[in-house]
Amino acid sequence: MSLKTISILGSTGSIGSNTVDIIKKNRTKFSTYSLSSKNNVNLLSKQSFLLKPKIVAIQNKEKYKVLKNNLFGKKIKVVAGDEGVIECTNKKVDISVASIVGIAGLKPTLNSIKNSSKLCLANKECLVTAGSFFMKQIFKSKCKLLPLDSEHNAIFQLNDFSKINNVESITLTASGGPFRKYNLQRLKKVTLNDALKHPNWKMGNKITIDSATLMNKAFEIIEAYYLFNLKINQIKVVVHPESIIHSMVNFSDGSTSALLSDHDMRIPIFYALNWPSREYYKIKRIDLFKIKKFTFEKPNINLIQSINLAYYVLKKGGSFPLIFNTANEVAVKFFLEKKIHFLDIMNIIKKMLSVSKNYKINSINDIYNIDKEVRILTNEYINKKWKF
Ligand code: MN3
Repeated sequence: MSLKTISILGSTGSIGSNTVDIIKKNRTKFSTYSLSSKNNVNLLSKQSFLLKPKIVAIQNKEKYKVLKNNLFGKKIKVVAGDEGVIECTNKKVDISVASIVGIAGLKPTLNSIKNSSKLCLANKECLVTAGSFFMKQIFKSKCKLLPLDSEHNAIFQLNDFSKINNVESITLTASGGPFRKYNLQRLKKVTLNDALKHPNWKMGNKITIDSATLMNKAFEIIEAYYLFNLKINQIKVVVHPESIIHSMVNFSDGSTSALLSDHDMRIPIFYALNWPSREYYKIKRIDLFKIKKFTFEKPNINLIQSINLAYYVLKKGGSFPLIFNTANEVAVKFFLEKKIHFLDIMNIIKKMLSVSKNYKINSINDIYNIDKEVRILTNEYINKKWKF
């Protein structure tokens, strides 16, 4: 069997590191073509020693020299900046893993569609900010899209959406985050540290905050809408605190299929890397006797606005999902800097949606321009209102 070549965009983040871990243990199956990271030059160097890619990119140009020195004599091409990250996607590979966080992942991921047989997608912004545009590029290409987000990966495993079928709806499961049971009084007092403690999943800071605000689930509604070509009212959300059922497909004959596994991101990543075959994986199995019972509940009424807004921005269409994403990204940045309160995040998003015009999106440049404008407006609004 010949080795499958892999490029990882964003190899030092949570999804990227888990992918590296899988490749490391499956060297007879995969060989690494490229790795890239925004800032983490030390981990990127370590990963490069280990996987010996042909090319490595550091997005932050100031770190180029350190990386170049670290990899001296290793026969690895070292590049930097946005152009460098793009260069990592210029050669044909079997698999691309797109795990850059944020809108920065859009251009390189779009480029990798042209040059990959299979795209394992973790970057949410490709679908949230550019959904129809992104899916058009996928349909035009020969690239097979596999979602890595555990919910969408589950739905992908449960049904082939490219065929005519009888799917009535899908149910995305949500852990509910750390504030699942908080009333408004308690929510008013939560700190950054409280929000960073996710009950089930170990993830990056941005997505952990998005889980606490339920914005992550809101984005997943938008992702599912584009990925599986569903109608808005076909996408449901249920809180399932055990995070063992990763999502469900509800068929028109009254049957519901669910996908179960331990909450470990390596499971969906491993599935996607090996697809269309299923391989043996030495990883924790679920023990139903230990789990004993599954519970389901409605999302916290004090946090449900995020989910309601996802349906609203999808109905509005145009640039609204993009504005939704950008305003959140800026607000979360301020929250991580401890400059605003947890509940301010949602108020800022609502404010930006209420003052923004709805633009048509015709090109990738439109996306970057609107994102830039909304970013400036959101920063201005926060700086004025909170007066730092
Ligand atoms: Mn998810």
